[in-house]
Amino acid sequence: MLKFLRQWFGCLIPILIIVGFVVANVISGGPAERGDLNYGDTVTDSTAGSDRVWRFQGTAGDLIGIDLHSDDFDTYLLLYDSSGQVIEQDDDSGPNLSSLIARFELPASDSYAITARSRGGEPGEYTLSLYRVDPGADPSDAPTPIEYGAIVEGEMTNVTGVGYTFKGVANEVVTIDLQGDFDTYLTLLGTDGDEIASDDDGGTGSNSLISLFTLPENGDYTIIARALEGETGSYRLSLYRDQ
Ligand SMILES: [Ca+2]
Ligand SMILES: [Ca+2]
Repeated sequence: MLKFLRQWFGCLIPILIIVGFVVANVISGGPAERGDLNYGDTVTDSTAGSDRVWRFQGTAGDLIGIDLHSDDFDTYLLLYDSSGQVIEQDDDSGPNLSSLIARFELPASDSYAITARSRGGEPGEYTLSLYRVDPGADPSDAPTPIEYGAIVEGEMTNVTGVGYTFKGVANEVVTIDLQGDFDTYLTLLGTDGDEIASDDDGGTGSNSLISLFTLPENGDYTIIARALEGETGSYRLSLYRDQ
């Protein structure tokens, strides 16, 4: 009888553990598959506190960015390959404890999984974005601060361009002029880092001009000056505010 009870308990305990685990996961929401993403997708979803898994297909060499933020909890972001290995992760690289993988080159043509995690297990809403990154913009080179009226002269040696940042106020009207002894290209990034204006040949010859552009909001703007075809040479960048 004692042996029977011991065997019975021996079976019961693992069953109780499994049932308990399943129940706990159902109550907390459990790690859950949420669907497939394509480049350019932004999704808003909620979690009861446990991991949320999103999948996408990538091609070797794709340069991607992933942005995860929440007003409700401290986010944590993980990227897995199809074998289940973590190949990149981030906690707080974005603003306000949000997570950002700004630039990651996919090592293989594969199926990848993104996990959106609440670090402390708090429930709440989150927003996740998956996008292709412009290989020309290299955030590893911190942009140089400049002010209205600045005229900057330099040597273009970096194929990914040179960044300058300035503080703008909503409704200010700005003109950015880029001249070089190569075919120039000019990009203006808004306060959230997205491109809001660009120009190739709006100036004389193959020079670039963003003329009388109205800033949409207060904040830090970034100018990227680059050679269209990766040439090197000297350049001159001017930033004006219309009075
Ligand atoms: Ca975080
Ligand atoms: Ca040009």
